[in-house]
Amino acid sequence: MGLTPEELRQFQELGYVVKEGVYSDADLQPLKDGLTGAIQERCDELMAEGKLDRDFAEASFETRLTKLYRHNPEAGHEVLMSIWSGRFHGPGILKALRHPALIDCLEDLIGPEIMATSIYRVRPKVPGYPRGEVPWHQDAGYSMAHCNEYLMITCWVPLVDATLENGCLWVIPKVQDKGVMRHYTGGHAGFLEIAPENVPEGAIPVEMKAGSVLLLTNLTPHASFENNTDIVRWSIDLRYQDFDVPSNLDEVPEDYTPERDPVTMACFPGEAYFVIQDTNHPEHEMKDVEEFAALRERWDNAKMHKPGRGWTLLADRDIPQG
Ligand SMILES: O=C(O)CCC(=O)C(=O)O
Repeated sequence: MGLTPEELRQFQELGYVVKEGVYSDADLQPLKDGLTGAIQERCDELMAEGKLDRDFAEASFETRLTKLYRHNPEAGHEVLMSIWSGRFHGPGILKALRHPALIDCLEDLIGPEIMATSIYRVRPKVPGYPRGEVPWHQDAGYSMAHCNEYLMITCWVPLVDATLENGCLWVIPKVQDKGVMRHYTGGHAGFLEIAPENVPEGAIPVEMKAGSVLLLTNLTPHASFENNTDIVRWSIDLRYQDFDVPSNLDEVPEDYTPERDPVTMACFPGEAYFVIQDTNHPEHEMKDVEEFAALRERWDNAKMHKPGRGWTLLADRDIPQG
């Protein structure tokens, strides 16, 4: 597939581009099935513990979590947390991360040697669930400071059509060449946030069909707002880099101690990186779903040192007057 010259130009100039039709419905189905299985597993546990009396198994993929969350917000939160972020390592996610049509696009942006950054996220944006709304940030704000100059590509993939009503992503074009902006901790729902008074002008919503991909640089500010529908705005965001960008490949969490010099660390050290494509050593590519899950779990469960980047608290900033 790959990007056309016009799409490449748009990515360079605007800091983002939408590539349509990268995943077909059939491509996305194994992931949806895997997520449905994980939801059922957590519901079964909560029902056995007497914390939930209905699992809404009869509802569609698009509406089940809305119904569950409205029926029982505490149990709904528990179910959401079991798959949120990079906690889902089950069937379908590795296939989605290695999707050949996506890899073709990435090759055009970072070359043939491709590493998945440690950060991949599954986001069932349930109406009314506060963590579904993500304030303005650049993904580079989450990386360690010694990674400021490196390119990472975020691939944002809606599993249902993303619309203004259900909280599609918004981006700010043409500011990706201005470096990492100041971020603050403790923003909306605990996320990192660019202070409202510092958000550049020119934000635009990006409505997209399910299976299209929004490719972003790690310096492109983006955010998403309320879901005002009854369906879950399901999406995944996957991140990639070339082999020169610091990672924790071939390391173990125990290598991350308070004594270690932060500049020797992976850009986002807390979760496991893995190889997507290595043209010289294809045997290094992560293809085995069980090996993948074991690697991710090992890092997720490890007590390792995760140095912060030193951003200050949003509430403590000096707000300009007038
Ligand atoms: O999916 C969303 O609403 C937010 C995604 C996001 O902030 C990201 O991919 O970095």
